[in-house]
Amino acid sequence: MDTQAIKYEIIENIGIITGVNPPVNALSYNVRKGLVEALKLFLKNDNIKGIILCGEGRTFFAGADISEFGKPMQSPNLNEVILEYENSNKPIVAALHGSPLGGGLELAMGCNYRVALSSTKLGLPEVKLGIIPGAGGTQRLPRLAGVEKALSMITSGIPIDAKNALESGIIEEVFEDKLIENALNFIKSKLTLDIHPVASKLTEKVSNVKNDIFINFSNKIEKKHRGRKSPLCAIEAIKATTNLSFTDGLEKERELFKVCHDSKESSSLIHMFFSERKALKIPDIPKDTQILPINSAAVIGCGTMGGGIAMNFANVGIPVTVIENSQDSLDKGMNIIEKNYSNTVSKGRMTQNEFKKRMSLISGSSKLESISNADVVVEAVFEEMNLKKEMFSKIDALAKENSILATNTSTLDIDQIAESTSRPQFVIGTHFFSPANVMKLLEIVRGKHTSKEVIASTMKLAKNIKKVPVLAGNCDGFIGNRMFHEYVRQAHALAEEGAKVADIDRVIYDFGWAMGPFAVNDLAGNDVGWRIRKRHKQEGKYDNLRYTSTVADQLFELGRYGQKTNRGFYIYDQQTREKKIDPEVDMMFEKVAKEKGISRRQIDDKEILSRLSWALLNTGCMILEEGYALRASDIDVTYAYGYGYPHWRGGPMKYAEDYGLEKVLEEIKNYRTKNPDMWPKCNYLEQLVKEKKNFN
Ligand code: 3H9
Repeated sequence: MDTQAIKYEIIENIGIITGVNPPVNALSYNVRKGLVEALKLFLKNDNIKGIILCGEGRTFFAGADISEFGKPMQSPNLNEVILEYENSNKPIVAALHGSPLGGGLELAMGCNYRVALSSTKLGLPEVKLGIIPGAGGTQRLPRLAGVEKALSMITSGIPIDAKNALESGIIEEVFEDKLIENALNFIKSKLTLDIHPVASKLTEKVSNVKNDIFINFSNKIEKKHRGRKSPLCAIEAIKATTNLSFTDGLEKERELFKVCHDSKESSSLIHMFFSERKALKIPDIPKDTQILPINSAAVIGCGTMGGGIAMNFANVGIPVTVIENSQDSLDKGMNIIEKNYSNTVSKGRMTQNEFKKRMSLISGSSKLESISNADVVVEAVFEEMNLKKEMFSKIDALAKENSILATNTSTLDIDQIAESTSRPQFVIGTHFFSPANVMKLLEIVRGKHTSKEVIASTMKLAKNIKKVPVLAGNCDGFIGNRMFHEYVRQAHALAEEGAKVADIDRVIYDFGWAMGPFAVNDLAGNDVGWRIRKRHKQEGKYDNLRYTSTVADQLFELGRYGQKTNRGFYIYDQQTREKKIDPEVDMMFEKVAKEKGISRRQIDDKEILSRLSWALLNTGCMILEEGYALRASDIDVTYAYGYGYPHWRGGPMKYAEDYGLEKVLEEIKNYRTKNPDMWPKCNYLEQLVKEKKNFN
């Protein structure tokens, strides 16, 4: 008898229990129930001498079913299942492949042995969901692999490969292929031996561990995961293996798991997990839409952006040609790419061979004709409409049929660019974020003629090059920058009204963002912002609005472009890049305020945070109302992966939802009374509040 989610069979005298819960064999209720039932049947059957536990499809159990979190847990829970497996009087081997993660690895650690295919990636990624392993992972892993390994794996959540797991004592054998055949031979070879103790029985407590190691990890975490609780709870749980018995340690883990499970950090990170996956689903593009093959790429422009974009292709083995209009610029660009890879090698994160391989995949050319064989052409020239249009008419003449023609723009109108080609259905926006080889977000912009095949293929390509794609509509600044412009405008208004630049940045940093709006401006380059503002002014975007960026313009005119000129809103040390407050900038804001007749006042941190947060939210709601984003969660993904918004706050829309949309609207209305230009009314938000609804 097979249950819905577990099947089993007997080969010779070995029982095989297989998870069948696609796509990732999550340990849902049916799976847990089936696991216990199958085991009980096998334990009763005297012909069966040993057991293999494995998963069908692409992976062994990839963890607890995250969609069950927050709902009442139906028995048996995962701890109960693992206990049954631990107490088996017949040896059990977990045969691992794919991604045995979280509860999946915890279950495997409850077995006597673990073997794996060499391609397997094992890990306890729970902290990425704001929780800690809650089915014994914090107690079993240190007993198997030592405290240091457990700390590193559990606090980072990063999976390790099978070779590493073998060396660390987490698994017993690695196979290249034929997992079940090899697992059968493995378990048969153990039948005549004494039953191997399970992890929990290996040692009463983990000994010889210096307390420093916990302190060092906590210090590291407090820097790296500012504001986060779950990695610190994980350390506390792991520490219990050194001073508590296994049973008491499990109890401690349970307590800490509950604290994390009930936290905003966890609900926000789980929201992020599902949002990231939801963003891949485009309602009007069927799953079976034809995907254009992409086996080669060309990137036009080998500046900071172009070079970074090219690296993304080489990183996944796609040959890429970078094109510059002069040999000199090309050499400069190629040197930067080489330097970037060399830095990774010197940090020990890339082998020399891999370095050579990636460099060999990138070729340079100073002839635009070199794009003619590329499956995708990414234009990354200067952000200027006429230049881009001119470039696209040339690309149109040279690119091969069915090639995707992508423009890396952060604000410009994709349709205008597409008009300069004879094939607007192949033109799409790909807004990479700087540094393009590091930042995960890829904002994909759909023009009015972009074909479904091109959208689906670009989304797929984004995944292949390990980006997190979000589809945006073609409005000025798309999703991310349209909101960011309003956020920056708000920051400038705050500075004019009396808040200090450094205080505004501090509030945002303390909230958890990577940096505040003025520091971002200095990093991105005040010259870039100036060009956008200039265009906006020409287009009349600020007509009738209180345009707040005059200080930024003045700084630009003084040649203070930010970090690249060692001076912008802050002053930067040439060597260390450390920033110092520049009192002159606050005085400039004061002067502008006087000229505009703004009466200055003390502005507290709460108002700074609220105005900046709701400026994002209000604009996000307008984008949703106008249909330029598919869903609020896409906006959250955009901000977490492209703008340094703290993931553990769930993104600007989720944060507002958690705060309460009714309260948010009340505050917005209050600000609007004082300054209507800064707070346009959004009917969508008003309607949501009226109907007492949240985003969905
Ligand atoms: C845990 O185990 C807690 C325990 O310690 C304690 C318990 C008491 N649950 O990512 P993909 C869905 S916490 C439910 O596109 P890939 C996903 O939403 C858990 N659903 O595939 C998507 O659905 P859809 C610890 C899940 O091949 C579909 O599967 N484990 C789960 O790129 C395909 O996912 C983790 O944190 C889940 N656990 O990557 C592992 N996992 O098609 C989380 C996936 O409707 N998962 N889905 O959009 C992953 O990291 C990746 O999914 C994995 C596959 C690497 C496995």
